[in-house]
Formats: sequence, C-alpha cells, structure tokens
Amino acid sequence: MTETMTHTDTVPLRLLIDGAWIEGTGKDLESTSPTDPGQVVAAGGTATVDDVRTAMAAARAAAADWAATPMAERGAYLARAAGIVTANAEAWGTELAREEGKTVAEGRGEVLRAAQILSYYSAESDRLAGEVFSSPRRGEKILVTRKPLGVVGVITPFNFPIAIPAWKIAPALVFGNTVVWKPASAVPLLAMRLAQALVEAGLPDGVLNLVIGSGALGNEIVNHPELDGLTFTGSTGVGRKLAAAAAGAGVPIQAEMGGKNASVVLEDADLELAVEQVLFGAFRSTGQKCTATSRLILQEGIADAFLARLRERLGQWKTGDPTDPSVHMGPVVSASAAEEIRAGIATSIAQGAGIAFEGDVSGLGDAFVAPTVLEVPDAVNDAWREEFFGPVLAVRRVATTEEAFALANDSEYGLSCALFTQDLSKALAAMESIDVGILHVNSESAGADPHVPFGGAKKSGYGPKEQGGAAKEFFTHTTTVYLRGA
Ligand code: UN1
Repeated sequence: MTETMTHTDTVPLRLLIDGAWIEGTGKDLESTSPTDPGQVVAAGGTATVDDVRTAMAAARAAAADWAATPMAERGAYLARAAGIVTANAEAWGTELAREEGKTVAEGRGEVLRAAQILSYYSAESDRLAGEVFSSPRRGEKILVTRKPLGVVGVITPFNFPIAIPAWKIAPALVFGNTVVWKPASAVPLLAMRLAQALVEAGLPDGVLNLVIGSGALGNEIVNHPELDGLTFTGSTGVGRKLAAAAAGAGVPIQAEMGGKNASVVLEDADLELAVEQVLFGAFRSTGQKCTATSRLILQEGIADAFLARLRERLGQWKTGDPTDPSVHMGPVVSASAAEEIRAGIATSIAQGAGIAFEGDVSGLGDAFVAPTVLEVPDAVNDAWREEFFGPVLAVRRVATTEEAFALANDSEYGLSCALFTQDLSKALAAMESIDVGILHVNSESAGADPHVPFGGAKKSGYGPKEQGGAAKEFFTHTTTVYLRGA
C-alpha cells in the first residue's frame, strides 16, 4: 500500500432523525474502500423500517413551520452550510476518494461542487418570481403562487456521494419542503458529512432526516402515506420500480436514470481537443457517471488517427489508488460491480467486438477494471446498447455526418451527447437532430452547472428536470388564484 493510504480511522455511522444523531439498530454496515476492502471507512448500525417511519413523522411535524419560514431565511441555512462544506473540502474530498474510489482531485472537486450548489440555491429567494395574468373579468387579477410539496423523499446513488444529494436537498429545502433522505449504502460517510454541514448550519430539527441502509428503506419511503414527492437518481431498473410505486400512490416523482452517451467526432474536428475530452468523458470517475461517454462515433477519415492518439493518451493514464495524487483513475465502486463490467466486456468481445485498447490493472484489487476501448461491429453489441457504468468505450465508424447523428440517436437513452466539430452549421444541425437533454459542442459529455436544467430525453429521465429554474417545477406546486376585491 502507498503512503497516502494511511488514513485508517473508521468513522462511526449515525442516522439523523428529528435533529438527533442516533445509532441505527438495524443490521451492521461496513463502508469499505473499493481500493482495499480491508480499510473500513465507516461502520455502524443501519436504519430499520421503523426508523424510516419515525423520520417521516419528524419530517411531517417540521413541515408547516419550515414552509412558513421566509425563503430568504431558509436560504441562509444553505449559505452557512456551503461555507462549512467549503472549509472541509480537503478532508471530505479525501474521504470521498477512499469511500467511493474516484481520485482525490475529483473528490475535492465534488465537495466544492456541493458547496457551489448550496450557495446557488441559498439565493433562490432573490430570483423566484411569481406570475400575474390578466383576467377576462372586471376587477380581477389571476395570480399563480407556489407552495412546497411537503415531505420529500430523496434517494441518491453512490457515484456522486455529496454533489447529487446537494442538488436534490438544497432545492427541496429552499422551496420549503422537509426531507427524508436515503443515500446509497456504499457511501454513507459522505452522506453524514453533508447532513452534518446542514445541522451545524442550524437547520431546525426534523427538516432533514438521514436514514442509512438497504433498498428496503427506499421501499418504505415510497410506500409511506406521508410522502408528498420523491426525487431519485440511480439505475433504470430501480427508477422504474420507484416510479411505478409512486404513480400507484399518486405521488409525484423525479427520476434521473440511465445514459448511453455518445461522443461524435467529425472529420473537421480539432483532434487533440477531441481526444482529450473523450478521454475525460469516458474515463474520469472510472466511467461511473450517468453522463459519461460510453459510445464513440468516429468519421472514417479521422478514425485511425483519433484512435492512435487516444491509445497513446490512455497509455499515460495511470490507474491505481485514488488517494495517490499522481493517479488518473481509481477502482469502480465494488468488486461485484467490477465483475459485472468484466463480464460485459467478455460478452461484447464474444459478440464480435475487437479490442482497440486494454489498460493494465494487474496487481491492483478486485474492484479495478482496466480502461477498455472496443470497436464494435454493429448496433446489437452489448457494449453499444447496455450501460456498463465503468471505464469502457464502444467505438463505431461512419462515413457521413448524417450517419453519425443517426447513430448518436440509436439508443433508448438520451441524456447527453458531445459533438466535436469546427463547422458551425454542423453544430446547429446537431442541436436540431440529436435527441438528448444535454448537448456539448467541443467539450466532454459529462458536467452540469447548477443554474441550468439537467436531465435527459427519452428513457433517461422521468418527471421534471433538475437544477436551475427547472428545480421549482418539481419541488413546488402552484395555486392559481382568481383575485377580486369584494
Ligand atoms: C456530471 O456530469 O458531472 O448520476 C454530473 C450522474 C448524474 C450527474 C452527472 N446525475 O452521474
């Protein structure tokens, strides 16, 4: 083990219910580092279904007061929390790298991003404006006002253990909702850190509740009669089940699910820039982003040159302990995830894919997957269709721009796409014809700013989009007021 892996303190896990940090009485959970499962990052008892019920009751009890708190005051808690998160970026970024496996630079960046999201929403009261319509009747105005949903369930994935929770919890709170949050059980420590920042910022009891544990807790949240809304990011399979349950209960849901995002490199592209951005899009965070590039569409004339340069860059790409600052890529989240990804690569090869590049992870732990580039012969190949959620890139070649755009659209998903071209008319054509929620022109497929909408087209998302002005569409409901003097 390297020098940087000496942080071996195990943090005790606690749940946050009604303002108190309590020990869970459910099954024990050990949050281990995927780099070295011998390192226990955090450990403790998980929440029981009864804890979820207590948390829901606490969130309900706190809801009326919180909704009546002026939005500017609600925002002030977020601003204070943003300061606390920023002050801890170094320490929590390192914990993130240990617990989740992304590099320490990305971990620190993610913690700062969570702070940026909290700051953005802290000022929402300065931006939120209502609507006043004219009335066809004398002496009347028609107003549209917004109210919080009430008690919101938040279910978050492992891959952005603090940023995704922040981008759900910050708008939920500033728009006046109370929250019961279940993070992925692979990353409970970072969940505690965000909750800790909000508690230290003075958030009133019961406004945010954190329950750590298995998927059964999520089922309890979605089926709970006090639930007024549910926001989820994670796998398509779980998202669809939650959406079905929420629809059955008449509860609004926002679900951010899979992606199979393409990067399209046209013949006129700046190749050096395109290679660099595809490298980042496909392999940063070990490919574990719903916005990661997992399909690469190359126009014939530049395909060989592009792949040669990509191989060269990947040859310099260091895989290893993510807390070592010289490392570019860490493990995936667990050994079992790694095994599934390796099986997916094997199937793709058996289906006719050729290996354009395969990195070396020998001597590293079971959760390491070699960065892999596969040239796939057709659209039925698993590496072209299935979201592997790992460092695997499937490549196809095309003759024309039209064919490239058609292939970019050849997926049930439509989250993001990156187009590399210097031809403005091709960029404009892509805006019309590529069916995605997020289009990057000359930058990698991942990345999201807090002040603009985030979410996918087609099967990538369900319900209103997240972030920016879009967040209020989910976290509030409107009342149309016909207002006349008596
Ligand atoms: C990013 O591209 O930086 O689960 C954020 C995910 C997305 C967030 C992507 N909801 O990967």
